[in-house]
Amino acid sequence: GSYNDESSSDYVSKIPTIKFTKLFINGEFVDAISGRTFETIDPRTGEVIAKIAEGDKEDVDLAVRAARHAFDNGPWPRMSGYERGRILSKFADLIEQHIEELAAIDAVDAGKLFEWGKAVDIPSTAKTVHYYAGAADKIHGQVLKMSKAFHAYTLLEPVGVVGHIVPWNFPSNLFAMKVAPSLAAGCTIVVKPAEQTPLSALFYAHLAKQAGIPDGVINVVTGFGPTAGAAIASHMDIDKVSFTGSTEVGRKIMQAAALSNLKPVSLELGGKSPLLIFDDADVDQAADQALLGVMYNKAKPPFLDAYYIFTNQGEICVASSRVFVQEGIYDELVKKLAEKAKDWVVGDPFDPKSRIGPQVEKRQYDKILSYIEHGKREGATLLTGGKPLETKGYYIQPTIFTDVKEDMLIAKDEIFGPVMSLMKFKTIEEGIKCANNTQYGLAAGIITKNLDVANTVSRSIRAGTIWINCYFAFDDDCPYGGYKMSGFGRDLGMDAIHKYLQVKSVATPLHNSPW
Ligand code: TXE
Repeated sequence: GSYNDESSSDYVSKIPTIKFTKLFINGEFVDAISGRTFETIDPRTGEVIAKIAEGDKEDVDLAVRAARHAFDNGPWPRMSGYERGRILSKFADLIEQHIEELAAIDAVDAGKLFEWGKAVDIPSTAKTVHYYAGAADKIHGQVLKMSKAFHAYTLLEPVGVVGHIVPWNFPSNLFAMKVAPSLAAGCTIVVKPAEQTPLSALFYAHLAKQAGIPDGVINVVTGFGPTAGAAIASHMDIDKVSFTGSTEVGRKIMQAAALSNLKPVSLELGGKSPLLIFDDADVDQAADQALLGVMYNKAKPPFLDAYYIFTNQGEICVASSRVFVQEGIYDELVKKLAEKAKDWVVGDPFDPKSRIGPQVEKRQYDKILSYIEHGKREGATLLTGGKPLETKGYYIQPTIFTDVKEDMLIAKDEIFGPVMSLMKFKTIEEGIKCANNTQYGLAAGIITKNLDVANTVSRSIRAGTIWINCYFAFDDDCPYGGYKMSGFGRDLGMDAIHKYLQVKSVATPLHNSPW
């Protein structure tokens, strides 16, 4: 069906047909062994969308067995990189053919804007799969000249069975960022999507099968973290775990890996990323960047610029939730932000006028509102927003706090909602110190026309991604990931492929070589 009928304002009734609700194991959709299901909720209303199979440890065991068999005996790791790439390209093409349906699924399941999903999330999901399809036949080791007496080289081999644990804020993009490089490397996988957003992952599993990815190569076990997720982290027959989620759960995963088979883990955890706006910035553009986070470009429709602290309801790991403004332009910028924040219409994700949808679930909604209350109590000044909408569903007004002090909770904790904290700084040195005053290190933004300042600050901030005069500029080619407690390991780029590869050295004697 079509989900963008602008003549109707009955957005709430727009639920796409849900076709896949069971676990995907060894190429088949199956019930959980226990027969249990859980409800996935529409954050626009708080109502049930569908009942989903609730996988647990024994289902993870089955999925791992299928993945192990596909790895040890199946064609996937043995076929040429070219052939794997061809199949992954077909998978990407199929995603492109289902953009509207997938965008609608993520809109009802996660509360993500439908138009944005159609224009950005789902097309870039397909693009990520294409990127790694192209990488599959470009994975190679090095020739090493050990000494005159030996010929040596490295082989890059798939690490084996990979467990992917995925959160709910970008159910499609994060699925592709994890799944595609591991498949390109020749691994077989077990994916656990977040319990809040299981629907699109099951749809991708169906498309993967259609594309010709052999049975057992991709398995999807829907279910909860402490049961299905924990079973992946501690499984003796999983060779690597890749996780995106909270710092708290990241610790548990690392611990479980250490206590089971010492599997390597990569963790992409939360952030409290700074955006530094210097006195020489164009205040109008800087305000847009603070709100949106992407390179300011008048030629593009405003909607496509809409990436930032308020974008995706603030549910973005790299969100620039701490905005530091140099004192010379602080007052002017505050005024601009207050004006521009009015453009951020909160509403149903299917309404083309909406720029902020509902938060993903009641728990996150409550968490954000309690941080807002905390900010007020701590003495920060509410510039805009600060309240939920008076409707059903989990909608929160875009909220900006001024007079924030660095030791306030709202300046330290990841809120993961549409809440910005504004702070003032004087010198470059102070700006750098403020930016680094966090346990996290995922990303940072710098707005200045002064190249020297931009270069100095880029090198001084301890974070995995720096955006200069732009924000949220993601590309398949640019690896991203954390310093400090934002985790380790990189997603995207060729760096991500190396997470899923082992390096083997091979040496053999050279007899009578004159060289
Ligand atoms: O995360 P969890 P939650 C941050 C953000 C958010 C907070 C809590 O601040 O408000 O974390 O969100 C699975 N063993 N981020 O509670 O629990 C879980 O089922 C194995 C930032 O949703 O970390 C889901 O699939 N797995 C972040 C995934 O972990 C477990 C994105 C993430 O859920 C598990 C999401 C366990 N014991 C939240 N417990 C980012 N970096 O972008 C849970 N899981």
